Amino acid sequence: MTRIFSGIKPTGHLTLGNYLGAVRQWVKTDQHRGDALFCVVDLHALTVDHDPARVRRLSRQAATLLLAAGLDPTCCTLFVQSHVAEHTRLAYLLECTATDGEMRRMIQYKEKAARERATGGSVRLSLLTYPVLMAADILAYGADEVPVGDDQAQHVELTRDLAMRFNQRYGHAFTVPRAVLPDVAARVMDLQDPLSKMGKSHAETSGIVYLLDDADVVRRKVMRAVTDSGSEVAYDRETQPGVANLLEILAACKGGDSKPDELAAGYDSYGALKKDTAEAVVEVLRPVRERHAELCAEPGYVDEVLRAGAERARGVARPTVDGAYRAIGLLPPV
Ligand code: AQP
Repeated sequence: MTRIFSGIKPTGHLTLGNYLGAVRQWVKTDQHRGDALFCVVDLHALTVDHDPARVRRLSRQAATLLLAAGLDPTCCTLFVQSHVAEHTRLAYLLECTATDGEMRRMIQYKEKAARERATGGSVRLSLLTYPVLMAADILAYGADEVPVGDDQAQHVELTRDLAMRFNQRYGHAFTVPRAVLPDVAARVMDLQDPLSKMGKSHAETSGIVYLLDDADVVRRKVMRAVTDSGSEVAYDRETQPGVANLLEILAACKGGDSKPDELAAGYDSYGALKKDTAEAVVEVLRPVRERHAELCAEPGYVDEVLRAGAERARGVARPTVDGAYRAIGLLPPV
């Protein structure tokens, strides 16, 4: 059976980008077609300046939203990364496999380190090494597939390199995974800055649709989306990035076989495109918001899902991580 692993970090409120780029395919297909494990990767939220109480709150909120979006604990395993020690156990071995140069080439490291420095902050060492922890997240479970948005593809490539290098040096220990990207909306862009990814930790929020935004806020954000200087509605990411972003969001929300270029033909004004996109987003998010409110009223249920999830995850990860400890030359405890 195909093993599937993916995660989401509690660095902010979940966005439409997280939903269309990752969570929706976890819910609609991944949890039904393999042994799927999904994780709130809270340790990754500590790689940038953070408020402890907020990380704790956002971790719970992320888990609740994943359930609200439709993850079903009878079909998949949902847990919190820090509840399973195998992730950090394995990360050290992979730090001993990766190189300093490889880490410094990671685009997210370069971008986030620049952002931290620009605001006078210091860059945490864990920001540099976080892709190794992400590799450990994936390899510990012997995942075959990692469904992610486009921004994480480079980290999955690194994970593949580390798995192959480790296996070659020390004998087979890891499955070599592959990234699986959605057909549309693999990189939802910020509505106010369509050249930047919609990211949940970004400070400027007017171009970011959060899953918990109420309907009027969603409408306002989409209607105010930056479009392009022409007036023709065409799907061209290079010359019309704002319009292309709206068309991708609309296609992803409509689902089925909707394609952004085909949808473009049905519009002769930006206003009509924005209106339909806003309504499509509102309809996609409505059941998630409603279910989230219900789940907030039963915190004991979410706790139990996470407890059982961590227990199962530990059982899956431990033999692989123990095997890697032996393979690399560490003396097993007696
Ligand atoms: N804009 C996006 N479009 C498509 N997919 C996206 N993902 C994230 N943003 C988009 C995918 O969602 C999953 C979880 O993402 P994450 O928690 O690792 O990243 P984030 O939401 O981008 O969080 P941050 O803290 O705001 O990160 P930065 O600063 O890097 O933008 C992943 O599968 C991701 O691909």
